[in-house]
This record gives sequence, structure tokens and C-alpha cells, in this order.
Amino acid sequence: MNGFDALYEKAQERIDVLSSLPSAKEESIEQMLEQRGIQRREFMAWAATITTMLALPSQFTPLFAEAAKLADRLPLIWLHMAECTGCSESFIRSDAPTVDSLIFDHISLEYHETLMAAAGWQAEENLEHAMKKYKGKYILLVEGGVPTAMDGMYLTLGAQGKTGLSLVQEAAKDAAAIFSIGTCSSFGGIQAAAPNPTGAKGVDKVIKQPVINVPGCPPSAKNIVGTLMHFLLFGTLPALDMYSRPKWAYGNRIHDLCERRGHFDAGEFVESFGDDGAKDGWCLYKQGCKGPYTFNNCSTERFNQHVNWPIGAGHGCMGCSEPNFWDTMGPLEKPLQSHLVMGLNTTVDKVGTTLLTATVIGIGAHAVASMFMNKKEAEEE
Ligand code: FSX
Ligand code: SF4
Ligand code: F3S
Repeated sequence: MNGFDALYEKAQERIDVLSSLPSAKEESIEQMLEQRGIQRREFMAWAATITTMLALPSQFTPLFAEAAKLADRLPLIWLHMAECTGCSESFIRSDAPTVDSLIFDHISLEYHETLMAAAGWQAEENLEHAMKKYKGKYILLVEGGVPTAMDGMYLTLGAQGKTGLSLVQEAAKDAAAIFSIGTCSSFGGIQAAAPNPTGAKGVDKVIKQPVINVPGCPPSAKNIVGTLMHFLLFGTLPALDMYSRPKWAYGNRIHDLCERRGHFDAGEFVESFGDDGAKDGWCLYKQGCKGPYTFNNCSTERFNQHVNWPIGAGHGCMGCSEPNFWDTMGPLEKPLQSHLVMGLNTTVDKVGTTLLTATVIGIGAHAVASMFMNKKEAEEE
């Protein structure tokens, strides 16, 4: 299997271990599929999609199907910090029962403030109980930035008024793995935008344990489920990039696989929203698309059961999976260089799309700024 033998064996061993753990749900996944009218072949097609998405050979498909059946063996604790709950919404919203949403129902979600029925003292007790009962075994998922100013007092939770900061630190201590779900918990997000009065930070800045970041405001359900499924099947962290994002999801730029890329290369740009170019699906670069500087898989995986995504809907990417995008990627509907290189009139027309494609996009946003700087300096000489 081209070097995947060891991984395959490891996955099989992991399935044996998961099978030996007690089941948290009375219903099996087969029963849930039947109740929701989802055919077994749809379930297997879903497992095949996860396999492809994680860049694994098709032999892993039955293993992912098996791991999904055992998803209730892995206790999950989901904490909310400062955020809008869009990340949970991205995961649970669907107009039809999907396998993604079914996995969410099947996992052993021990604590989730938005979804659980308990409130007040009872909710706090549930959390304490789950942390004690599953010590060293639970997955901690955190949604939202962690306010750190004034010892975290900008965010207090529950009847005892614990700070979000202390709660994350306490829950992280005995977690088997920690995932930051969304840009807020990965990098601070909107509440960390300048001047960041609450001192909001990403989770990895307030704890010592390793964290997997799954950014996006919100991240797609596919990226959340894919990250969970990877951990479920292998029990280890996936290959990560410099911002601790799984490479399988955040390894390419939006621009690399964008459906409008042909128009970019041909120099066909939307000049204003609603013009003929917009109607013909031309490139949104001049309308501020940040796809060339953003690493995520929205171009191929899309949102809402693959229905659409920001660029498909006619608006540029705003760079929502990048650190500090609220501060660094604005203005939202203007190309980036006009913002970064103050007072410079250079436009995409003047630079030329060939040069922009071959050189600038290849070397990243900071290089864009310095190249334009050099061009300006050369013009002034
Ligand atoms: Fe943040 Fe998630 Fe944006 Fe909202 O909570 S990543 S504000 S979509 O919901 O954390
Ligand atoms: Fe797509 Fe944006 Fe790149 Fe244009 S600039 S091709 S719309 S990602
Ligand atoms: Fe976010 Fe851009 Fe995807 S705005 S959702 S990374 S297309």
C-alpha cells in the first residue's frame, strides 16, 4: 500500500482498543442510519470522502467506517469562550440528516454549553464529573478566544463565576488531545482584533499542552469532522503546518484550487459587484478577495453539504482561517497591497497578471508588499 502498511496496522490496533471500551450510546450507528433514512452506501461514500480528504488510500475507507461506528467511545468536552457560536452552528446545522451531523449525534459529547439541557450548578457539576470520570481520556474542543486581561475577568462562566481562562487551563490538564475549533480559539479571532481590550488569545497561548488548530470563521463541518475522525482512527496528531493547522485541510491556498482561477490567469476581473464580469463568475481579486494569501480547503470542500462557499456565492475570501485576519486582511473589499503598501497606486493591471500569478502569489503576501515597495523605489529612482 505504498508505505501506508504501518499506518494501516496502527489503525487496526486502534480500532481493537476502541472496541474494547464501553459504549456511551444505547443506539448503534446502524440504527441511527436507519432511523434517519440514510442508506448504508451513503455512509460508505461518506467514509470514502473522509479517506480522500485526509489524503489516504482507499483501503482506509472501511477503517473510517468502523471508527465512525465507535465514535461514542471517545468522550468529548466542548468549551465556549468569547465567540459567536458560528463554529458549533457550522457543525450542527443542516437541512437534511447528513452523516456529518449523525457523527455529531453519535459521539459521546459529555459537555457542550449550547447543546446540553443542564444549566447553572447542574451544568458545572456535569463538567466536573466528566473531567474526573474521563481523566486523561477525553478530547477537549474549545470554541472562542480566551480573554486574559484582568486575570481573565472579562469572561466568567457558570454559578461559581470561574473565568474562561481558568476553565480552559483546568480542562486542558487532563485532556488526551486538545482541538481549537475556529479562528477565535486558534488565534484570538474577532475579539482579539486591535485594540483587543479583553486581551483575547488563542488557546495555545494560555496552556502548555500541544493544540491542533482548526481555524475558519467558522471552519467547515468537514474540517471539524475530518480532524475528529483522524484522531479517532489513529489516536495521534496529524501533520501540522507552522500555525498547528492539519496540513490535509490547510495545505493549499484558496487561490490554488479556486473555480475562478482561470479568470484570474486570463486577467478577467470583476470591476464592481453586479457588473457583467460578476455575472459571468470572473475573478474577485479586485473586490478584495484574499484567496491568494489564505490557506484552507473551501475551494474544494465547500460548506453546507458541498452546496456553496464564499467565492461561489460571489464575494471574495476574507482570509478567515489566517491568524489576525481582522487586522491584517482588511479592508474587506479592497485588494491587500493597497492597504499594506500605503500611498502606492500600483494595481493588479499595472503589475500584470502573469507576474502576479507566477511570482507574487507563489511567494506569499509579505513578498507582495516588498516587491511592490521595490517597484515603487525603482520608479522613484
Ligand atoms: Fe469565532 Fe466560533 Fe468566528 Fe464565530 O465560535 S471563529 S467568531 S464563526 O463561532 O469562534
Ligand atoms: Fe479565486 Fe480569489 Fe484567486 Fe480570484 S483571487 S482566483 S476569486 S481565490
Ligand atoms: Fe473563510 Fe475564505 Fe474559506 S473567508 S470560509 S477561508 S473562502
